[in-house]
Amino acid sequence: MPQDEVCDGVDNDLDGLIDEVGPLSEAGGEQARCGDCRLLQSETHAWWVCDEKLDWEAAEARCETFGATSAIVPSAATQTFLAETVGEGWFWLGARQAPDEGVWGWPDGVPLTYANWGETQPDNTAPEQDCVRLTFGIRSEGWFDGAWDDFFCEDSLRVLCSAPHVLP
Ligand SMILES: [Ca+2]
Ligand SMILES: [Ca+2]
Ligand SMILES: [Ca+2]
Repeated sequence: MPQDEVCDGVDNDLDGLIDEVGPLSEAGGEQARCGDCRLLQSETHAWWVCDEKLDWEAAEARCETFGATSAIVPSAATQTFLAETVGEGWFWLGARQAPDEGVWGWPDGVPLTYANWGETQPDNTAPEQDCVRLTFGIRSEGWFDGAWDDFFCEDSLRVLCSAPHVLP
Protein backbone atom coordinates (compact mmCIF):
# COMPACT_ATOMS: atom_id res chain seq x y z
CA MET A 1 0.00 0.00 0.00
CA PRO A 2 1.42 3.41 -0.92
CA GLN A 3 1.94 5.71 2.04
CA ASP A 4 2.79 9.37 2.36
CA GLU A 5 6.39 10.07 1.39
CA VAL A 6 8.71 10.82 4.30
CA CYS A 7 12.44 11.58 4.38
CA ASP A 8 13.66 8.12 5.36
CA GLY A 9 15.54 6.61 2.40
CA VAL A 10 12.49 4.64 1.27
CA ASP A 11 10.05 5.21 -1.61
CA ASN A 12 7.01 5.26 0.70
CA ASP A 13 4.48 6.31 -1.97
CA LEU A 14 5.81 3.81 -4.51
CA ASP A 15 6.20 6.30 -7.36
CA GLY A 16 9.82 5.46 -8.18
CA LEU A 17 11.28 8.51 -6.44
CA ILE A 18 12.82 8.24 -2.97
CA ASP A 19 12.17 10.92 -0.34
CA GLU A 20 10.40 13.51 -2.52
CA VAL A 21 8.54 15.02 0.43
CA GLY A 22 6.07 17.58 -0.88
CA PRO A 23 4.19 18.17 -4.09
CA LEU A 24 5.54 17.35 -7.53
CA SER A 25 4.67 20.25 -9.77
CA GLU A 26 5.22 21.30 -13.35
CA ALA A 27 8.57 20.75 -15.04
CA GLY A 28 11.27 23.21 -14.06
CA GLY A 29 9.61 24.22 -10.82
CA GLU A 30 11.21 23.95 -7.42
CA GLN A 31 9.70 21.01 -5.71
CA ALA A 32 9.83 18.50 -2.94
CA ARG A 33 12.56 18.50 -0.28
CA CYS A 34 14.35 16.12 2.05
CA GLY A 35 16.71 17.64 4.60
CA ASP A 36 18.92 20.23 2.88
CA CYS A 37 18.20 18.77 -0.57
CA ARG A 38 15.48 19.81 -2.98
CA LEU A 39 14.06 18.05 -5.99
CA LEU A 40 14.25 19.62 -9.44
CA GLN A 41 12.23 18.26 -12.29
CA SER A 42 13.05 18.54 -15.97
CA GLU A 43 10.56 17.38 -18.56
CA THR A 44 11.78 13.84 -18.22
CA HIS A 45 14.05 13.50 -15.20
CA ALA A 46 14.36 14.27 -11.52
CA TRP A 47 17.42 15.86 -9.93
CA TRP A 48 18.49 16.54 -6.36
CA VAL A 49 20.52 19.56 -5.33
CA CYS A 50 21.76 19.91 -1.74
CA ASP A 51 23.28 22.76 0.23
CA GLU A 52 25.79 20.59 2.06
CA LYS A 53 29.35 20.42 0.71
CA LEU A 54 30.93 16.98 0.64
CA ASP A 55 33.87 15.27 -1.00
CA TRP A 56 33.09 13.34 -4.18
CA GLU A 57 32.72 9.93 -2.52
CA ALA A 58 30.45 11.31 0.22
CA ALA A 59 28.43 13.23 -2.37
CA GLU A 60 27.93 10.04 -4.36
CA ALA A 61 26.83 8.27 -1.16
CA ARG A 62 24.35 11.09 -0.45
CA CYS A 63 22.92 10.66 -3.95
CA GLU A 64 22.61 6.93 -3.36
CA THR A 65 20.24 7.60 -0.44
CA PHE A 66 17.86 8.94 -3.10
CA GLY A 67 18.44 5.94 -5.36
CA ALA A 68 20.37 8.41 -7.55
CA THR A 69 23.92 8.97 -8.75
CA SER A 70 26.08 12.05 -8.86
CA ALA A 71 24.87 14.16 -11.77
CA ILE A 72 25.03 12.88 -15.35
CA VAL A 73 25.04 15.62 -18.00
CA PRO A 74 24.90 13.89 -21.38
CA SER A 75 23.82 16.83 -23.52
CA ALA A 76 23.77 20.59 -23.95
CA ALA A 77 20.03 20.48 -23.23
CA THR A 78 20.69 19.00 -19.81
CA GLN A 79 23.45 21.52 -19.12
CA THR A 80 21.02 24.33 -19.99
CA PHE A 81 18.31 22.89 -17.73
CA LEU A 82 20.71 22.76 -14.79
CA ALA A 83 22.03 26.25 -15.48
CA GLU A 84 18.48 27.54 -15.21
CA THR A 85 17.48 25.63 -12.08
CA VAL A 86 20.24 24.68 -9.62
CA GLY A 87 21.48 28.13 -8.56
CA GLU A 88 24.99 29.41 -8.01
CA GLY A 89 27.99 27.52 -6.74
CA TRP A 90 30.41 24.69 -7.41
CA PHE A 91 28.79 21.29 -7.79
CA TRP A 92 30.09 17.78 -8.33
CA LEU A 93 29.31 15.96 -11.53
CA GLY A 94 29.29 12.19 -11.63
CA ALA A 95 32.08 11.91 -14.18
CA ARG A 96 35.35 10.36 -13.05
CA GLN A 97 38.55 9.54 -14.82
CA ALA A 98 39.86 6.00 -15.03
CA PRO A 99 43.23 5.42 -13.27
CA ASP A 100 46.40 6.53 -15.04
CA GLU A 101 44.70 9.39 -16.86
CA GLY A 102 42.30 7.14 -18.72
CA VAL A 103 38.95 8.03 -20.25
CA TRP A 104 36.28 10.01 -18.40
CA GLY A 105 33.07 8.07 -17.73
CA TRP A 106 29.68 8.63 -16.08
CA PRO A 107 28.42 6.59 -13.09
CA ASP A 108 26.35 4.46 -15.49
CA GLY A 109 29.56 3.47 -17.29
CA VAL A 110 28.89 5.55 -20.39
CA PRO A 111 31.87 7.54 -21.73
CA LEU A 112 31.57 11.31 -22.02
CA THR A 113 30.29 12.30 -25.43
CA TYR A 114 29.14 15.80 -24.45
CA ALA A 115 31.41 17.94 -22.23
CA ASN A 116 31.61 21.62 -21.39
CA TRP A 117 35.22 21.96 -20.21
CA GLY A 118 36.48 25.36 -19.18
CA GLU A 119 39.37 26.96 -21.01
CA THR A 120 42.57 24.92 -20.52
CA GLN A 121 40.56 22.17 -18.76
CA PRO A 122 40.93 19.32 -18.02
CA ASP A 123 44.43 20.24 -16.84
CA ASN A 124 45.03 17.53 -14.21
CA THR A 125 46.65 19.97 -11.79
CA ALA A 126 49.11 18.18 -9.49
CA PRO A 127 48.95 15.90 -7.71
CA GLU A 128 45.91 14.53 -9.55
CA GLN A 129 42.43 15.65 -10.63
CA ASP A 130 40.12 12.76 -11.42
CA CYS A 131 36.68 14.19 -10.59
CA VAL A 132 34.66 16.92 -12.32
CA ARG A 133 33.17 20.05 -10.84
CA LEU A 134 30.67 22.34 -12.51
CA THR A 135 30.39 26.04 -11.79
CA PHE A 136 27.31 28.21 -12.10
CA GLY A 137 27.32 31.92 -11.39
CA ILE A 138 31.10 32.19 -11.00
CA ARG A 139 32.46 34.92 -13.24
CA SER A 140 36.15 35.11 -12.55
CA GLU A 141 38.93 35.33 -15.07
CA GLY A 142 39.49 32.17 -17.06
CA TRP A 143 36.01 30.78 -16.27
CA PHE A 144 32.74 31.02 -18.10
CA ASP A 145 29.34 30.29 -16.60
CA GLY A 146 28.66 26.57 -16.66
CA ALA A 147 32.28 25.53 -17.18
CA TRP A 148 33.48 22.09 -16.16
CA ASP A 149 36.82 21.54 -14.44
CA ASP A 150 38.67 18.39 -13.50
CA PHE A 151 39.28 18.76 -9.78
CA PHE A 152 40.54 17.13 -6.60
CA CYS A 153 38.07 14.42 -5.53
CA GLU A 154 38.88 15.14 -1.86
CA ASP A 155 37.60 18.72 -2.03
CA SER A 156 34.16 19.58 -0.62
CA LEU A 157 31.57 20.85 -3.09
CA ARG A 158 27.78 20.90 -3.29
CA VAL A 159 25.88 17.73 -4.08
CA LEU A 160 24.01 17.41 -7.37
CA CYS A 161 22.34 14.10 -8.26
CA SER A 162 20.57 12.50 -11.22
CA ALA A 163 17.70 10.24 -10.31
CA PRO A 164 17.32 7.34 -12.74
CA HIS A 165 13.53 7.56 -12.53
CA VAL A 166 11.97 8.76 -15.78
CA LEU A 167 9.00 10.99 -15.06
CA PRO A 168 5.62 10.15 -16.60
CA1 LIG B 1 8.32 8.36 -3.67
CA1 LIG C 1 10.72 8.20 1.80
CA1 LIG D 1 41.45 21.22 -13.46
